[in-house]
Amino acid sequence: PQSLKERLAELIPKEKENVKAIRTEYGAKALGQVTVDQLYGGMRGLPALIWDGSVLDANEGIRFRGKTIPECQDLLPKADGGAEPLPEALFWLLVTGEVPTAEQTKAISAEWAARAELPKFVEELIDRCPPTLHPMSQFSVAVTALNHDSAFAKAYQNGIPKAEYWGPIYEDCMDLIAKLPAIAGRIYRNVYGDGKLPAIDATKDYAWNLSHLLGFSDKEAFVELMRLYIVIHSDHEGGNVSAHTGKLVGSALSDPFLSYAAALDGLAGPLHGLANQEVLLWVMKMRSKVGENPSDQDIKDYIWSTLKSGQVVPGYGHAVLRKTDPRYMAQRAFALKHLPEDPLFKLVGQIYNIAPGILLEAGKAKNPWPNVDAHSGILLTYYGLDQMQFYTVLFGVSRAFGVAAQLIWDRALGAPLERPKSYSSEAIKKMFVGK
Ligand code: CMX
Repeated sequence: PQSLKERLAELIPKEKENVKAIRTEYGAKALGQVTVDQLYGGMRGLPALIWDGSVLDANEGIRFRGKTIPECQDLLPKADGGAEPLPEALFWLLVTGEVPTAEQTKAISAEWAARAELPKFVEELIDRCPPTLHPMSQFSVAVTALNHDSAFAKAYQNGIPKAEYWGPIYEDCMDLIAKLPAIAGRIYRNVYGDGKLPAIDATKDYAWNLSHLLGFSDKEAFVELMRLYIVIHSDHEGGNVSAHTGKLVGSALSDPFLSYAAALDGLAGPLHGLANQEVLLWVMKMRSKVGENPSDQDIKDYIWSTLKSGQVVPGYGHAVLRKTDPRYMAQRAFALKHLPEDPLFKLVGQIYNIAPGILLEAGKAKNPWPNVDAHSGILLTYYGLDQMQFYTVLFGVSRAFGVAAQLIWDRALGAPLERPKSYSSEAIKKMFVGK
C-alpha cells in the first residue's frame, strides 16, 4: 500500500496551490479587530495562527480534520478485537485529512516499532535523573537530547533547500513519536519500579507497546484506554500552550525534537496539561476529608472551600470551550462501559453533577463545565497506574501527534518565522491618549 510519506508527497503540491489561491483571493481580508484588552488578556479570541489538524468549536468541542471524537471512534481502523481507534490511524488522519486503510495503519505501527529504540546516551541521561525530578522534566530533557540525531538539523547544516525541508522534518517527527513510549516507559520504571524494561513487540500497535513498557499490557482494557487516551489528547487546535509553543519554536527552524521539548515544558504547567495530576490530587484530598460515600452537601462544601482559599477547581473551565468537553464525555463513556461501579468514577460523576452549579454561582469562570483533565486520572488509577505525577507524561506522548502533524505541514508550506508585534503599556497610552 501507499505509505504516509508517499501520500504526503502527492498532497503537498496541491496544498501549496490551495494556500496560494486562498492568499490571492482573501489575503487582504480582515478577520476582526484587535483590542487592547486582548493584549492584556492572554490573546483570547485573537485570530493569529493556521492549524490544519483540528479545529475547536466553543460549544461542540474538538474535530480532527472535520471529524468528531465519536466519528473517529467509528471510522478509524481498530486493533484486532479492539473497539477504540488506533492512534496510528489518527496520525494519518491529522496529516492527510484522510482515513487510512487497516493495512496502512498496520504499516505505521510497524514503522514506529522499528524506530522505537533510544540512543544509548539518552537512556543513560534518563537513568541519571534523580527520581525526585518531576517526570515531565525528565521527559523534556530526553526529548531535547534526541536532537543529537536530528535528520533536519543535519540536512540544514548541509544546505538543504527550503522546498525540501519537509522530508527530514517528516523523518524526525516519525522518530520523535516512535521513541516516546521508550522514554515514558523508562521514566516510569526508573521512578516507580526497578528500572528494568521489557523489549517492545514489533508485531503490536503503538498503544500496546506503550502499555507494555509501562507494565500494563496484560490488561487489554488498559491498552484500549491508551488507544482512546492518545486519540483524544492528540490535538486541540493551535492556540493552546503546548501546540502553539511547538509551532513557534519550529518556526525558528529548530528541529522537531527541540520544538516538542519546548511544547512539553508548556504542557507541564498546572493550568494546562499538569491539571490532570492536580485533579487527582484534589479528588484524593477531598476523599480523605469527606470519606468514601460523601453527601452532595459534603462535596459542595469542599468545592466552596477550594474556591474560598483562592484556588481553582482543577479539571473545570476552559479558555475556549463553553460546554462539557467531548473528551470528558468520551472518557465517561469508557468508564460506564469498563468500570461503572468504581467508587472513584462515581465520585467524579457526583462532582460533575455539582461543580458546574457552584462555579456558576461563584460567577467568575466563563466555563463551569469539566475539561479533559477532570476524568483521565481516575481511569488510570482504576488500572493501577496511580502515580499521578506521571499523568502529564501520557498527555505529552499524545500531544506529539498533533504538534508533529502541524510541524510537517508548516515546513512543507514554508511557514515563516513567527514574530508578532508587542507593545509597552507606555506605548499603548501614547497611542490612545486624548483619542
Ligand atoms: N476554578 C476556579 N476559578 C476558575 C476556574 C476554575 N476551574 N476556571 C476559571 N476560573 C476563574 C479564573 O481563574 C479567572 O479568575 P480571575 O479573574 O480571578 O483571574 C476567572 O475565572 C475567568 O477565567 P476564564 O476566562 O473563565 O478562564 P481562562 O480562559 O482565563 O482560563 C483555565 C482557562 C483552563 C486556565 C481555567 O479555567 C482554569 O484555571 N481551570 C482549572 C485548571 C484546568 O483544569 N486546566 C486544564 C485545561 C485543559 C488543558 O489545557 O489541559
